[in-house]
Amino acid sequence: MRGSSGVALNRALLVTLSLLQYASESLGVNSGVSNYSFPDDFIFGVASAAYQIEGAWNEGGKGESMWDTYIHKHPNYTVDRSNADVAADSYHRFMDDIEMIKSIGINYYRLSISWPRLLPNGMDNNISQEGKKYYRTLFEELLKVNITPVVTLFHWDMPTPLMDLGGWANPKIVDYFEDYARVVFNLYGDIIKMWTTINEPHQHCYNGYGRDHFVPAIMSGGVGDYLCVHYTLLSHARVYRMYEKEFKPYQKGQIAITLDAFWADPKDPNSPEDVAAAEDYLQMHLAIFSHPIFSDVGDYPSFVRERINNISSQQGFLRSRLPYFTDEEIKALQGSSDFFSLNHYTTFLTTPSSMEADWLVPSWDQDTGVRMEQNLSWPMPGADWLTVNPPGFRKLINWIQNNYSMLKEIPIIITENGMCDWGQTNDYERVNYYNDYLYQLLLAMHEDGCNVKGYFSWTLMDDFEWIDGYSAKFGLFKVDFDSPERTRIPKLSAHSYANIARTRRIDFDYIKPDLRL
Ligand SMILES: *[C@@H]1O[C@H](CO)[C@@H](O)[C@H](O)[C@H]1NC(C)=O
Ligand SMILES: *[C@@H]1O[C@H](CO)[C@@H](O)[C@H](O)[C@H]1NC(C)=O
Ligand SMILES: *[C@@H]1O[C@H](CO)[C@@H](O)[C@H](O)[C@H]1NC(C)=O
Ligand SMILES: *[C@@H]1O[C@H](CO)[C@@H](O)[C@H](O)[C@H]1NC(C)=O
Ligand SMILES: *[C@@H]1O[C@H](CO)[C@@H](O)[C@H](O)[C@H]1NC(C)=O
Ligand SMILES: CC(=O)N[C@H]1CO[C@H](CO)[C@@H](O)[C@@H]1O
Repeated sequence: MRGSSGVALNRALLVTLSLLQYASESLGVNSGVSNYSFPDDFIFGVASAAYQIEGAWNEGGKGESMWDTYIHKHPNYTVDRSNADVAADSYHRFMDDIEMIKSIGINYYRLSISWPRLLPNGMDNNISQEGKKYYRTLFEELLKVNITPVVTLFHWDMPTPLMDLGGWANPKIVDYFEDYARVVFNLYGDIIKMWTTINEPHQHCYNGYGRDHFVPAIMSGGVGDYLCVHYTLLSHARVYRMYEKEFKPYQKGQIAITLDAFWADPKDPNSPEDVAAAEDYLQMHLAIFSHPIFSDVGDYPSFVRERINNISSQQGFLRSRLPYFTDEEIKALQGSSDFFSLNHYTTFLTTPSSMEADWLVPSWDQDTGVRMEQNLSWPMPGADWLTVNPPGFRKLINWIQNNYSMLKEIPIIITENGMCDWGQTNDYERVNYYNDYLYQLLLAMHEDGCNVKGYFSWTLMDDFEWIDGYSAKFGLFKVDFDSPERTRIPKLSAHSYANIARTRRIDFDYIKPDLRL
């Protein structure tokens, strides 16, 4: 996705400059120990996802996921021409993973089940005995050392036979996802008490169905992406209600959907158009998912509905490209989450635009009508989409908390946050990133009264980062992908994150940035 070698060269130069700037800025801004602290019951965790770490793509009776199939067919799809056949080999080395988590004193682990590892054909008539045993053993081994597993049902690895039928664009997927979830709750609901249904449907639908930046890469702009939005939402609601009725009364777990959001700041804060563009972006890309679930009125936000209907009609469609919910579906969606599971990485700057060179017509981008840019004065430690802007995190949490009164009753849990670099173990930028983002989280909690109860770092260790292959390193632990053992080595950020979880405060001097880098 993030392209050609020409771009990479420029980026390397930019990165060096911004690292230095970031290190010195942060030194000046924060030192000492934070006056605010995380409450004792605040959850600190680390996160991962099956396809990104497990490997063993064809072992233990596992069926293929759409990522297996697609990358094998298009080996140049990832920037480094890599695939996830072995990845971090966690299918065989999960005891190493558990040891790592234990070594940094973290006691929550968010991970996902590979749907095709458990159900090789995607459907519930064929449960893989080895897949079933693998996850049982993994969860039990975690619990033995007091690490609570938080389990995602779908983290992007759609079984190929179901993708062949249209994946999330096929209305029948709601039934198939319910069937899969029921198998999972029956198998593991006795020991798993925290679930999320679908990881980042926004990234998944926007990049995978509307563009070709993720598999299935079907480029169905403004049509397939909205079908995906619609049926991921309905699949989530179906599974939430099924769990509520059939399992919750005795398994007593909690279940949520995991939503991702960038923060949007106006490019020129004094321009009313730029300010409006920021809100339009949040409505079109976050509220399109959060409003049906968390608002008092339910359904898609009226702004999103009107905007897509208007443009569809201008384009000669008699029918809106955004499907409608029935009244019954609106009700099923409303309140269908026991916590707000939020993934956040970065901030973009917004200006209104009716058309940009890289937009399709129709498309979600064109419907949104907002040009998104990075502030090039912010540090960009490893990817051209990820600049570091800690205050955006606080603003996003406030936006969510203030827009949905339901969040007075249920908490927000940050289920992913982190940054990528080039893989160095002396990762001072990541140390700063976690210090500064967690500090903004403390401010949101203590000064703004936001109801945040947990935080998971993305990610436990370097992994397969989708179209970026192994080039983008997000881990607290480095993985040597050239060694058959996939050796894992803690980075400085693993130590500093451990210190925050242990002391419940941020010590900005715990690991001092080394400007000689
Ligand atoms: C903690 O509070 C003291 C006194 O108000 C202040 O000087 C210091 O900067 C604060 N430390 C942090 C890290 O916020
Ligand atoms: C079940 O899945 C296994 C492993 O992929 C496969 O070998 C077997 O043929 C499947 N059985 C049925 C009934 O589909
Ligand atoms: C991958 O290879 C195919 C066929 O050789 C080509 O059409 C496509 O443009 C290539 N994609 C990339 C990202 O290089
Ligand atoms: C971009 O970043 C610089 C440096 O932090 C800051 O001064 C400026 O206000 C930022 N611009 C916007 C629009 O946020
Ligand atoms: C939709 O079109 C109507 C009529 O042109 C206009 O008044 C309204 O502002 C538009 N709504 C949006 C969200 O673009
Ligand atoms: C749609 C909506 O209610 N948006 C509001 C969300 O909250 C922020 C303040 O945190 C407002 O600025 C938005 O207008």
